[in-house]
Amino acid sequence: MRTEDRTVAVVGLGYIGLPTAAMLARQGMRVIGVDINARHVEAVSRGEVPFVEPDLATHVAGAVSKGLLTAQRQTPQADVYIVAVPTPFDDDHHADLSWIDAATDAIAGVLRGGELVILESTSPPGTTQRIADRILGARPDLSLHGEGGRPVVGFAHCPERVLPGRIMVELVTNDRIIGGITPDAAARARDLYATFCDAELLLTDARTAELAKLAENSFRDVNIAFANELSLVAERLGVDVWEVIALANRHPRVNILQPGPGVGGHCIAVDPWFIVSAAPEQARLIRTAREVNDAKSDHVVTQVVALAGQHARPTVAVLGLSFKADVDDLRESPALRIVERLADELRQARILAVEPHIDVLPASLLGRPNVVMSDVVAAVEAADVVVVLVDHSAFRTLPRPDLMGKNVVDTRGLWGEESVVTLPA
Ligand code: SAJ
Repeated sequence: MRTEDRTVAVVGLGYIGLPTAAMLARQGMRVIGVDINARHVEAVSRGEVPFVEPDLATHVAGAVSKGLLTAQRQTPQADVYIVAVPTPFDDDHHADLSWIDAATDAIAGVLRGGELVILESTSPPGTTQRIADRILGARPDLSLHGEGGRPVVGFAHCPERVLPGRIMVELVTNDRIIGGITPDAAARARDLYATFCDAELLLTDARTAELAKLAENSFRDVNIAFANELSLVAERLGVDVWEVIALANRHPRVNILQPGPGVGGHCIAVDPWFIVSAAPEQARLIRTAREVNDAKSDHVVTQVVALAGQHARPTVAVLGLSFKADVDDLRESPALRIVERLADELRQARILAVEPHIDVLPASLLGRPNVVMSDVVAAVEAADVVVVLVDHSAFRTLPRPDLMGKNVVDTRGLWGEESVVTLPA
């Protein structure tokens, strides 16, 4: 690391920014976390963590108590800036870069020259260049290459690729792609990440790094879409999809992923759209995969509504609300979306929602008279229709419940072949 890169400002103290800030502080760097959310700033300032992630709390508490990590709402002067803010998409599936633009403008206002700006947020191709253009447009006294003797600012993209639930481990062990707007900026960013990352740091240009990150998550989305499509084919043909996949995967070069109720999370369900929006005519498979995965959620709703319709006042147990197993994260959760739709469509039903990782119903379900929280055993026992939406370990380790006389829609293969219900065509 360059000796002058001692102070790092991390903009965005979320699932990626805060772990990265804590890692850098652990290496002895002076880290200032920046967030517009006062609750996050106050929590981090007290040495606390505003969300659940294994091992993060210890790292943050240690760094704050040593005075190496602080948090504030204003963007400070620093040697390096790491931008880790959300990049959601709008209704037309175009990336909403307003968070990135706001972070960029705040950084532009405090630069002195000589800094490095790193974008970590997953972004459409061209976003790192957009940051450079915006900053250099606002600050004509600075330059990219030292033109006219003006001080240089470096720009690089270093996309995060850690798995929620394993972030503190994967920050150290995963290879990283580092794309510079200039080779100097890439080399400087590499030296910074080398302070805590034990794996390979792969240098390229910014645009390639942006597309590589999107390609990783699109690859997974396309493969999950294959599994979801196969589950519909198997259902149509009256075959158990879990057995089909287990058997097909015994081929040495086949590795089919698991079907589910659709794809969720803030990454895989979002990032492919950035590719589609950048190259709509070329990205046909990627777009179709997104549509197949979203349609799987519609299919589950149709199935459950049809089964519930066989009972006068049905009780429906829905197992799991989070976007995947063993996390409390509800962002872009297909399970939550499905339960919201069931609440709308099954007004006469009693919906028992089971989610061991949260204590109260999420805002979108609160106040719905037909939805209450329940524990798994009581919910399954009372239910006419049981819907498995998330394969939490807490469900897997339960003894298989008595499902006699119940309709079961098991989107995760929790209970295996016998519980899969095939509706008449
Ligand atoms: N899912 C299935 N079937 C499967 C695997 C996953 O239906 O066989 C579903 C999950 O239930 C969930 C969704 O896909 O709803 C995504 O879960 P995930 O565990 O595959 O991925 P994420 O979203 O937690 O994290 C991904 C990771 N990317 C890849 O594995 C290529 C992670 O490494 C990235 O850092 C992260 O996206 C990100 O932030 O981009």
